[in-house]
Amino acid sequence: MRLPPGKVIVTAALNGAFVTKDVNPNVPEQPGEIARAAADCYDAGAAIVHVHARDGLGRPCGTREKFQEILAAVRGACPEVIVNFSTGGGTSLTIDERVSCLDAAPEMASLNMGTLMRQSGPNAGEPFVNMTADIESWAAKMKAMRIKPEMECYSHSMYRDVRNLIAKGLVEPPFYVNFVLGMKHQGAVEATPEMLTSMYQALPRDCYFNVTATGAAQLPLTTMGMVMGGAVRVGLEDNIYYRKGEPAGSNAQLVERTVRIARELTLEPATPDEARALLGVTRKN
Ligand code: KMH
Ligand code: ZN
Repeated sequence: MRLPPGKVIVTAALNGAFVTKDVNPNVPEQPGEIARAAADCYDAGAAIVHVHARDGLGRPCGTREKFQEILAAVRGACPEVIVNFSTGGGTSLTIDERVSCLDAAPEMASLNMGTLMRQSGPNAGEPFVNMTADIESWAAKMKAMRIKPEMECYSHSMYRDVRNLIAKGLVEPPFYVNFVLGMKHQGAVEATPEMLTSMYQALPRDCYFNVTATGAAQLPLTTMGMVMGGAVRVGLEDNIYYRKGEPAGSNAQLVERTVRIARELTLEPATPDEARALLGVTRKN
């Protein structure tokens, strides 16, 4: 399903679990840094910020207290923006740690569909476990807490879990699916125009889609996603460069470019309240 003509929703994925200050010193890790980055991205046109938690040393962490601290900091710096917490967490987190962010009651959270085997990198051979029964129970918790799930799909096979949640009434329309393209070490399909087109064509009914693409594919595929009527996600979680060889100066720099392109395409970035109305997100602030 396409967004209404003339609109795009921009998410800034601020930090993720894998990128460190060693690879780009502008990755926000601590609550104050995350809050400043969120406010800058909102000023640049982002409606949603997607956030992972880090401990004091910058390592992925998953405690309710840390997520509460982050939420309070972001709301203090930028009361408008929609906060989307990651239940994907990071490779070092237990399943309980991954979903602890829900207890902080964000407006949105990622919900990964399907189980993957990591194929490369330092965690090769380790599974990224998202069993259907667990996905169902997390979705039920999100529904009860009025947290909008962003269903992460790395390949077409993950639509099986999307359809299952829809059939069981565990997610509410309009549904929101994030295509994660190009994340090879986590089993994603390639970030190519053909794959984006085919993920769109196979999308279950009543689903808005968001385009996430890693590395150098972020710019071309999010641009293509906007043309196709999708929401788009940019930010340091998925891409640490502004262009080849030039590290991005901030998350906001990536959002600013996307918003410039959107306006050239006669698309206006949705405000957070417009995004709430479109996606069915309950305002909690
Ligand atoms: N970093 C990607 C694997 C999540 O946080 O739940 C997509 C992602 C998943 O953002
Ligand atoms: Zn994430």
